[in-house]
Amino acid sequence: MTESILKQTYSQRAENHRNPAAKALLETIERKRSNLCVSVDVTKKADFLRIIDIVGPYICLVKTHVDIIEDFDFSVIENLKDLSVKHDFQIFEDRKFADIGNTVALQYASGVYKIASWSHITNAHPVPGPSVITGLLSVGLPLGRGLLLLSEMSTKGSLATGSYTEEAVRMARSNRDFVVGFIAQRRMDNIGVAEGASDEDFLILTPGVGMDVKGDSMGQQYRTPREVVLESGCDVIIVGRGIYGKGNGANPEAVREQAERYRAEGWKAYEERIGSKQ
Ligand code: S5P
Repeated sequence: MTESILKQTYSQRAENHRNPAAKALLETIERKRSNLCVSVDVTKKADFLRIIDIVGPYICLVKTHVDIIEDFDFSVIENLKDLSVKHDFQIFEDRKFADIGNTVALQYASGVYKIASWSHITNAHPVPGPSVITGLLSVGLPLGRGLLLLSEMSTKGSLATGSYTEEAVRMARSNRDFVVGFIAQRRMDNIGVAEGASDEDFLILTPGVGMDVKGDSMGQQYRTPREVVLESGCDVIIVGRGIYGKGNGANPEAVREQAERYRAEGWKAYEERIGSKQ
């Protein structure tokens, strides 16, 4: 199963996906020849929108942490949606839900951010068990949204390993209409494969990607796009500070250059993986 997915193109996989958010993401990846998701972790709305406008042409997906924007108001979301149309990318709010079903449903639909109303994809920690999915899908499924489970993390000493990771895969398999994949460091298809449906295709979105440094001072660990896409079979690289860090943020040309550099590396690794130069 893993082997066949590893060799399929993004557009072949889009045809087989029934969740609208997963399908749209795969189609966007193919159309833009980009498996790059930029994680825009900045605290001012002007910087947030400016960086997205620069990297927009090079990405399939923007990953947000809207709760870190100090001067947030709903115009941020309106502007983000306009940019997603202008540059043709999908939106992923990295909310990492992790509470009882009733609470996550309220956090997803309501409050200041109304995440479900604008974010095509969001994610959850499997720690509460299947009820976290039940709560989120009650809001997201009717809207055509998709959910990723964090089955592994990129940080040193992560507890998301072994049987925790295996249980996350089981939870996803029981909710394939809504759970479209994982935040993980490798493919999950081989885990508990005997129970898996042969037609399953979970997307693997992978943070902890950087080409110039191996980590930060707070436990983050980086691998290259080649290691992530070619060697570990992941589908989307998530890059944050590698693109706008190191003072690059203030220099639009440097941000553009890094975005194109990561896009090109991620795509080259994918082409090598499927064994074709398209
Ligand atoms: O395991 C994880 C999961 C996530 S979603 N490790 C991560 O780093 N992330 C997120 O990816 C993290 O919250 C941050 O927004 C981004 C990585 O940022 P970078 O600047 O280290 O590339």
